[in-house]
Amino acid sequence: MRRVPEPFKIKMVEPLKVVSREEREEALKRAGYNLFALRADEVYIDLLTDSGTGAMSDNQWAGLMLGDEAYSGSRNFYNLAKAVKDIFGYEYTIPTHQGRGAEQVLFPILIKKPGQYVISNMHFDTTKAHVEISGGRAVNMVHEKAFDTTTYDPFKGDFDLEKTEAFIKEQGAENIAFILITITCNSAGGQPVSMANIKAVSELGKKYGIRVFIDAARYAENAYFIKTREEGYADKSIKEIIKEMFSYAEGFTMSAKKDAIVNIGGILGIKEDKDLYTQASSRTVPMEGFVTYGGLAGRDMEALARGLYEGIDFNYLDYRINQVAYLGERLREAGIPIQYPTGGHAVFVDAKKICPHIPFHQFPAQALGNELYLESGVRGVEVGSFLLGRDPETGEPLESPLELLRLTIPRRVYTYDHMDVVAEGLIAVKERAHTLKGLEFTYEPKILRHFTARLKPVE
Ligand code: PM9
Repeated sequence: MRRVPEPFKIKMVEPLKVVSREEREEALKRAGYNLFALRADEVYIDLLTDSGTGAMSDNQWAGLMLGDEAYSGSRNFYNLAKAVKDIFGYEYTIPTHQGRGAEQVLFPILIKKPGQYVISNMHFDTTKAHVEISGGRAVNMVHEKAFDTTTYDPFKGDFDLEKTEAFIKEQGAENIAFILITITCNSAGGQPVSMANIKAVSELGKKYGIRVFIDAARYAENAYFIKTREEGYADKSIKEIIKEMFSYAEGFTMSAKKDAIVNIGGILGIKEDKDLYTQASSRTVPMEGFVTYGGLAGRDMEALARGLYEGIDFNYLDYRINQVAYLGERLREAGIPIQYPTGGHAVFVDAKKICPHIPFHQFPAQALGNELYLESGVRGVEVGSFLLGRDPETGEPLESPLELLRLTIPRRVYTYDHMDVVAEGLIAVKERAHTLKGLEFTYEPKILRHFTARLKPVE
């Protein structure tokens, strides 16, 4: 497997703590068998999320020292807005404290009456929660190919266009609040959406008079896949590809904690609709803060403006995507089933295939993740029925089409040797996977349960 060398050298290090097996057992029990409840210093290699966990560059750290902490009109806001205009071609920038900050500002403006649908290829869980809090109903229209983890497809994040159009016709366009294109499609495995599909969704939106927005958390990784996999884009720059992708939408919400490589921050970007910008501005002030800081310090906006450029550098993306593929290949070589091909930010291990004896309502991917932690101190995260929760109307447990253990790689943080440690840990766990027990609740919160629930192994 090709290794693309790190396009940086290391100037500062943070020691990793080695935690003994005994300590890990104790910690997991105390955490109620929920990896979210561990203390970070009980973890050796932390693959819980790629969100806000990246390493900033010397250039970004230097930017922090240039923070202009004026309440309004900070120069760092103007630097950020200039970067957004330059990269996305969008007129209006509203900084927010993180991705869900942008969602809570935008969604209630777009969802005009209770029960309206929001269509996405796949909503991320907090995004779905914001749709529901705003009175909407979140529906996923990702193509079936996303659920076949073994067959190669270059764009498993694509919308099923026929199904989407049929749904619009059936429900009536007036009952669709907006379409949200999630790039890359996190919950299906960080899988990209092709330019052809983004364009087709945009045309569908135009045909039925439905507004189209982008969930842009991992937009740069999506652009990399378009450049390297889609016909006609090999000779285009990442920036040209991004411009085209965003030309097909009228706005975006972005968690800048991913591809913009900052520890905190988000953006609501609006292409040209001044009226939408005015409405969003008036919601931003009470919810996030004044429109030129939106919950961020001046210094955070400077790091973000600089991070936007670093995140779209081709050499960086080539290394980044390759590191994820490297871990995926090591697992595949050992016969561990994963969502294939690997996506942008994580390797998603197919726990349903490894632990077929654990039913969906006993969370096979959570059981596998817990065992990996016990084995090697590596923390992943469940993306399956535990995360999906219950039907909001009937209260019945929902079965996710995939039970995945996500091994999420922070940006510019871990080396290829760390990936080997992760692979070896999982290979050891696979040998005894048939002995793992499912889990049941001792405490189950009503919404976003996977963050704070407590569990115990089924006797
Ligand atoms: N995603 C993730 O780990 C962080 C929160 S859960 C540990 O994948 C998309 C596609 C996301 C996302 C967060 C958000 C929300 C929106 N869209 O966390 O509010 O993957 O910045 O972003 C997480 P914020």
